[in-house]
Amino acid sequence: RFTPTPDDKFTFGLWTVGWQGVDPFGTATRPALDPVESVRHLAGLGAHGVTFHDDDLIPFGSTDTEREAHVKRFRQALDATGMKVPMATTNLFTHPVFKDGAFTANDRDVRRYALRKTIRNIDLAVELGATTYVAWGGREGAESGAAKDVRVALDRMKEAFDLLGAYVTEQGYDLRFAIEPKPNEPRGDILLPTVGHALAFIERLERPEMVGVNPETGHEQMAGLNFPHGIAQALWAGKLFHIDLNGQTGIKYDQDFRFGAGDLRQAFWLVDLLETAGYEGPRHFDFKPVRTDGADGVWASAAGCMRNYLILKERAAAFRADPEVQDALRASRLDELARPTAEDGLAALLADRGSYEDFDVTEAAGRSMAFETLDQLALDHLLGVR
Ligand code: 3MF
Ligand code: MG
Ligand code: MG
Ligand code: MG
Repeated sequence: RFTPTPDDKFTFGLWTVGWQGVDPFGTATRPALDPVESVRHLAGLGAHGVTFHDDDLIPFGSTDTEREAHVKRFRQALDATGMKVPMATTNLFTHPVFKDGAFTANDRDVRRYALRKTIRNIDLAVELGATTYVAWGGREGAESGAAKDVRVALDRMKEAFDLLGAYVTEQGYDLRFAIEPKPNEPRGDILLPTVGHALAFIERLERPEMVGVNPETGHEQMAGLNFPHGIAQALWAGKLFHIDLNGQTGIKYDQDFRFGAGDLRQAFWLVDLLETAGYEGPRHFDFKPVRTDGADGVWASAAGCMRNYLILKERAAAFRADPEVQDALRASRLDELARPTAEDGLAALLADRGSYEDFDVTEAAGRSMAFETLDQLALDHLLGVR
């Protein structure tokens, strides 16, 4: 029970279990982890696959020969374990050359280099079978007003995605992009700070159908937003191409706790949503095992991410299947929300005296929505007492 299998489509970034604990105030607390070891260990825990930044797999500055050797070992580990690589991404934030951003750096040379670095890793991503390419604009942003002309920077951001889309189309690759929004950290303010900003941006691209979002639990919650609501809107727009699951407790630094170890109520509604809305992509964890722990904590937290997802999946299914919940949903008129407001048409609405002239607003205002009973049932299911 609650034991993951590859069919659950759980995936992990190499940088998650591989995080050595370096934070702004302290150096590494754990030794470097060989990507091959991560693949083997995660496969043993029941994961479906891994994802990577170019530099997670091939250390920055490697020669072509070294690069080939790293890729070869990685590929052998994938073949031996059956692990997949559904997504890859580019590190456009660690090297100091990216201190003012990548696709929107003021320095044009840096922007051209960033595009070439991305394209090089897109080739590798496709070779390894990835169908999603994530773009987190880590350092696309500013700390002060005049430092970045945001409208012009958005022109450059659009130019980058248009060029990347052209490249993928010309190569005939089966690859879609997923933009990962984040409000701040490491920049004071980051461009495309939320799911909503990203969705609006995508519609202005040359190939909007090739670009969706990769929302991260903690990133939306850092902005005080309701993560399941953002995911619901991304699903509604047909743009949930990928997802970064983790834990966050409110408006703080990017905590990256293991999935479930954050806002548990939002985690419950998120799993309920993903499992009922037909999301078929990977359940990807982007978390950091706390730096107080050794290897034991690394693998315990990776297992915990998957276990918590499966527990919440069971709890959410039990909630939906409970006849009392179904009554409560009707009492709260969710079935009515699903009905169009004027399927009889505008003329009929205007002619319907019952909708306005004869409508008893006092009576309607007095109807209870019965949300408290409904929510307590959810909490009982979440807490496992029903
Ligand atoms: C930072 C992140 C990133 C992105 C990654 C793209 C290092 O807060 O969330 O992780 O997820 O770069 O997948
Ligand atoms: Mg993050
Ligand atoms: Mg995070
Ligand atoms: Mg992320």
